[in-house]
Amino acid sequence: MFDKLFKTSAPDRTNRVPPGQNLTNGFPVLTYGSTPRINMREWQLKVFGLATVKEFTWQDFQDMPQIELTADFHCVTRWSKLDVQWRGVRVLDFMKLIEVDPKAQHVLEHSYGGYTTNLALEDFLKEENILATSLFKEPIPAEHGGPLRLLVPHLYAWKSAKWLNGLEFTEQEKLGFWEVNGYHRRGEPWAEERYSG
Ligand SMILES: Nc1nc2c(c(=O)[nH]1)N[C@H]1C(S)=C(S)[C@@H](COP(=O)(O)O)O[C@H]1N2
Ligand SMILES: [Mo]
Repeated sequence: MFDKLFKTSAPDRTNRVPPGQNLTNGFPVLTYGSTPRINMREWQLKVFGLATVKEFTWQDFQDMPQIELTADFHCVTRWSKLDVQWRGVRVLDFMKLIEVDPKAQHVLEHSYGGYTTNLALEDFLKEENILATSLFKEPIPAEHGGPLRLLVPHLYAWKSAKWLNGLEFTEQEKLGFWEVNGYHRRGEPWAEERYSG
């Protein structure tokens, strides 16, 4: 009886791991290529495409309201890490600071180093998505995407661009780096949207 009680009160982790994924306790670094060197005095995040062009400095980010978020992280190469602690600016709050053309349907994330990845606008505008500046209460280490990465917890982690420096709004979908190379345009882990096809 107690056994049952304990079992039901313990957090049920089994249903937090999407099909085909394995848990990891460490936090692997997964980068195509090398970690870009970023000079913070020149750092910027640029909004462009079907939006009024706007460039944000690092200081601009410090002045925005930030929230804490704990989320699970699922890499398409089959590792998942639970309860990753982030802090950052909600995408929905950031959207109040920019002007996007109502015709926009998609966003292409751009990173220092040339990485890109695409999202449908409705996947970008989720409550839990943040422009993250901190990881486990410290500034995000360079290899994990600092100073700023986008975090899109409901999709595979390749959609969470490290070293984010641009958001390009478009009407037609523009595929990103992995998407051009055969990965799924959306990448929803519970549906195992790994590859296109
Ligand atoms: N700029 C950039 N962002 C990126 C990648 C990358 O190679 N370059 N890799 C993606 C992939 S495949 C994953 S799983 C996660 C890994 O994040 P981590 O290195 O912090 O674990 O970052 C994603 N964002
Ligand atoms: Mo990944």
